[in-house]
Amino acid sequence: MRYTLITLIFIIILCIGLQGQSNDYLKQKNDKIEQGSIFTKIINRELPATIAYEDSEIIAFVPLRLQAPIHLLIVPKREIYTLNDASENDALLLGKMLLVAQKLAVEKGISESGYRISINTNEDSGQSVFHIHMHLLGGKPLGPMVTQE
Ligand code: DGP
Repeated sequence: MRYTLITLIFIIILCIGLQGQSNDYLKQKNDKIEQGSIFTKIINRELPATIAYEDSEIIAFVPLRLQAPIHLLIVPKREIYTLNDASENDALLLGKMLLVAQKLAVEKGISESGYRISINTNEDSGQSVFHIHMHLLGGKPLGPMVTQE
């Protein structure tokens, strides 16, 4: 009985550790996933956005809060919640998103000065929309990726 309880506690602690996301974040994430993707609403023109690119699989638009003079979100029309949820089947799509980023960087005049592509994934990155997206950022020196401790 005692060993069973200890084993159970050990498994619970292990699961929490492996989960790696706080309960608050997981709750928010699940709620947002249940409510449906705001990016799909933009794709379906149920929400307004300044669209910079669109084809049958991918859309790119200006985010609500700019984090650099040039800031675009490159989003697949197919909903994939996070990069963790992408699979081999999505390899071509993810590659195409990078090429859209490249094209937009040329169009926005930042391909030579430089730019950054980032995909926030889960809590530590601050992912707040659970529909995979690439941030294209540029138009000024962006500084280090993360502040060194
Ligand atoms: P992330 O933190 O990596 O999940 O980035 C989410 C991005 O989505 C952030 O740049 C703000 C943007 N965003 C969130 N809601 C909306 C919206 O309703 N419209 C637009 N255009 N952008 C949004």
